Amino acid sequence: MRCGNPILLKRATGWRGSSDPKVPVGLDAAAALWAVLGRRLPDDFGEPDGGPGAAKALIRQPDGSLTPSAVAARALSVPGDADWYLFRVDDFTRLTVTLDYAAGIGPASVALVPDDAAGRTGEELPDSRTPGHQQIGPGLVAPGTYRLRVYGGVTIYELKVQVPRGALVPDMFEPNDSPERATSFTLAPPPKNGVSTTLRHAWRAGSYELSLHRPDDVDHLEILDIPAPSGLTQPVLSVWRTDAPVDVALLGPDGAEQGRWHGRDARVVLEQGRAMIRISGPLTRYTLRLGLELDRSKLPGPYREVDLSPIPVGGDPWPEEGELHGWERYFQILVDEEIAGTPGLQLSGPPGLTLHLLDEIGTPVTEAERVGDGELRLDLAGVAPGGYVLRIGRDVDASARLAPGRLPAASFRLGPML
Ligand SMILES: [Ca+2]
Ligand SMILES: [Ca+2]
Repeated sequence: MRCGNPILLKRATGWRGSSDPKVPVGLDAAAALWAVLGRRLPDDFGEPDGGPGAAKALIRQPDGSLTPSAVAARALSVPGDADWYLFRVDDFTRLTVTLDYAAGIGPASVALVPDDAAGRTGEELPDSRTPGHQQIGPGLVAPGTYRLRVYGGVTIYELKVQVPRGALVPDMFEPNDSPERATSFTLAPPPKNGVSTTLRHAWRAGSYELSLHRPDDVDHLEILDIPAPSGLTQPVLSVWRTDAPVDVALLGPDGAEQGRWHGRDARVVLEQGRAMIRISGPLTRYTLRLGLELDRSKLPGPYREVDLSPIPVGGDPWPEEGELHGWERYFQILVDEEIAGTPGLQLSGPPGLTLHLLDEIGTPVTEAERVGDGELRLDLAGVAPGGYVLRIGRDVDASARLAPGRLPAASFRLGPML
């Protein structure tokens, strides 16, 4: 179609939904433009094609924001087109990425791809969308190089990145920079009557979001009342979800190092009694997880290789939603007096789900009962305290088991019953 014939163009692309008989065919500007362009946008908006390696550096504007250029929109000019951009931040930064696109022409999305794939940035930034608009952030990101991938349609768009500096703040346990000021934790079972006999305040097992907020920040943690390993469980301290590799040291009573781990994912099996831990390194956020975990080496053969998710301990939040992609999913679960005192565990989902508690040799100890449509209840009242494997399965025809990938995922909810 040529743009030199407006009557033909309007007839071909016009809008026929008007209730006014005098306007049988209205002008649909987006459709008309689209037809004129031959259902392909011109490349001359500037095309940073060629994948992440050919990403085009964003340009800093007078207001401090970063954009592809000072003027004009960009285009995803053919289906499957993707534009890559890159930018670098030298300090912790409160990042916001906004994408505005012509929804009347086509859709678009933007994805943030950190060069440091092992870091924690990315997955935890808020991502909100309305037609014609997407925003990632605002959220804190670590120093480093980031790429942006704009993709998803044939359309025109504007991309803007804001990078004001964002500081790490002292964590909830500061100051704890010396063994004398160490943050205390206890792994003793919770007191039965709710009254602690310990004079000193001690935090309980769970996950804590912490940081090394200054280059000279050192975090000392004292863990008391560490139980001996029993059954399938052992006491473990983990440091993970870091922005940068950290040093985790186990200190003896005289302050000497008895062990040291360096990296982004340290896991220290604690010995019975008391332990002093020192965490140091460059500026970073990190997650501390402390509690009893399943000792995989003690699991029966078939369960050593399965993807075993940790069940929350202590103050950890319970997962609200999960997805069951395969035929079986396993969770480690510690049955303690707190859990055994509840009416049980509840599982919601489509019919056909099964829920079993397995002991250390993989034998089902108890099976959930169906209490309603898509509702299962696992009674834990008579179960001896200890570590178990929770198996969530799908009860279907054997023939259908041959093609699990073709079936939709089931969603389920797992949490203590109220
Ligand atoms: Ca700290
Ligand atoms: Ca500290």
